[in-house]
Amino acid sequence: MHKTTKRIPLILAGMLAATAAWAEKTASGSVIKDPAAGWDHLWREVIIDITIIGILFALMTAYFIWKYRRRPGNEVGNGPKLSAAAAVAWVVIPTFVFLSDDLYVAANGWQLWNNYREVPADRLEIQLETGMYSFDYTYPNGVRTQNELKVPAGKPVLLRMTSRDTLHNHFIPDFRVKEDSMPGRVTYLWFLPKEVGKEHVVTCASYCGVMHSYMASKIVVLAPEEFRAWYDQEGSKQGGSIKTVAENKAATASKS
Ligand SMILES: [Cu+2]
Repeated sequence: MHKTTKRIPLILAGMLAATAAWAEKTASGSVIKDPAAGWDHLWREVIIDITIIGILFALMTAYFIWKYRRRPGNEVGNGPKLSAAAAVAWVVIPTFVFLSDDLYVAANGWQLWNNYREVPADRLEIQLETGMYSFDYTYPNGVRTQNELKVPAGKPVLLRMTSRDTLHNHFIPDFRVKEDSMPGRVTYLWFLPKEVGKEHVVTCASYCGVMHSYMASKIVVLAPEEFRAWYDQEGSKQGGSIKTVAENKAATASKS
């Protein structure tokens, strides 16, 4: 084997390791405070990368089709003569271009996901119980709402979710987050509401029964002081009785 050819795996491994280190460094440098912005950023990055790579490879393909086209007459096919090293390089370099980009995007996605799993400490924490076919929210002061969640702008909102019957999913397209809720387990998702006065659609994103497509909710973003006023007013009406999943189950069982 040619000396250079022997070194190629080593060079490739070195290049990949360098890319991984660089991607990791780039990704960790940007701690994302707003998960939605992070996912959007990653999405744009993927689209730009695949567009550039796609155009590049399409141009190369078109060029080769033209260059090695059959000319008039009974021309005999005559490919370029490549050395072993050049042949290997033709495989390794394009492969590396794809792999390094994949690795870069994957590292960014991984970092973003890890950031997302770290829920900000200063947050509004709300319990969510899903059931056929509604989203039932319980605020820390005992206020309960159904299929509508009022939240203050600028404060991260954490939903701790469970289900009283079957599998559902709380999907908020505007915030780029969705999470399953299921019986016997507590899952969570969080988002950062920003625009005062804006309503965000919530849908169930796991098929849960015949009325699944009607299972929807909305998130209404209020100014912080407006939210406070509503929250305290509703809270004062409450006897502070928060029903647990077990209590809900018992209530459902006694009805049937
Ligand atoms: Cu559902």
